[in-house]
Amino acid sequence: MENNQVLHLEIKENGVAIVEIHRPEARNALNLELRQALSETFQQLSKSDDVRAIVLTGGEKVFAAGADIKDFTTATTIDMYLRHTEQYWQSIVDCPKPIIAAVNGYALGGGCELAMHADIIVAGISAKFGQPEVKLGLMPGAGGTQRLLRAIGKFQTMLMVLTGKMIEANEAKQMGLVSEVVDDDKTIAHALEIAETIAALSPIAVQQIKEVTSLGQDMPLQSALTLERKAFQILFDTKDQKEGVNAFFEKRKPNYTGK
Ligand code: DAK
Repeated sequence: MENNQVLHLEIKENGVAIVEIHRPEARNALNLELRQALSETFQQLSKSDDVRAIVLTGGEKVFAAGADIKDFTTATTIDMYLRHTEQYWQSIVDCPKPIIAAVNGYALGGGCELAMHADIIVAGISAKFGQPEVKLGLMPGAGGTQRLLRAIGKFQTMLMVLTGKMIEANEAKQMGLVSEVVDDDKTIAHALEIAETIAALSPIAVQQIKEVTSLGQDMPLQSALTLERKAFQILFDTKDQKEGVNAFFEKRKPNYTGK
């Protein structure tokens, strides 16, 4: 386990990394230190051959209550611009490994946006999602309007971003904002199970699937289908693809090496 005051990182032998936000005194609010630490950690995990899947969590009680709003009392437009915090978020966007968010408690504002940077969201039954920025005279600034729109459609998004209304885990699942809902004490364990399943598969296939699915969402269908076909063809030149098919016929467990 590597520890920084606000972010804990553990890399397990099975290729699963656990990133845990740890600022309980401020409900895991994402201050600049935390965003920098998240960015550096995701860059490190992106490069590491030992990591095949990542679980991102805020622990048992709260995922993240958004940006640290203490700072918003005095910040000016130019302060906000010069921080270029979009670069910190981009390290997570650019991560080629699958990210599974394990959400317990509040995922609000930047916290909900952080969860939406994941590829799969597992929520504890008591989790609450929301974009309450409008209540502060603000609006979402790290993808809240656009990622929600793509996940749950215009009318549910408008309801959330225009009122700041919080959504319970089961409702979030019905809307398509959450992949699976489990008991609160099972959230992290279940996210880890999913990560372990993915980590045992071919990392090249997994990363191609993540890339094509993520990019395809914003492409015209014919271009996205072509991208998918090309990625599918590329996989035939990997040892893992031959290993997977041979293991099936030899009735044994495949051993994927990422080659
Ligand atoms: N920031 C700073 N401190 C926070 C905080 C936050 N977001 N949320 C909670 N805290 C602090 C509280 O001030 C309190 O501190 P003390 O009074 O103990 O010193 C402590 O955490 C415990 O909070 P509560 O007493 O309120 O705890 P409760 O369990 O009663 O309520 C709550 C939990 C999460 C429902 C409540 O704290 C709450 O409503 N928090 C604010 C939620 C919120 O409005 N979040 C949206 C923030 S705006 C950007 C990209 C994105 C963003 C900004 C810029 N760029 C690209 C530039 C994102 C903006 C946002 O997220």
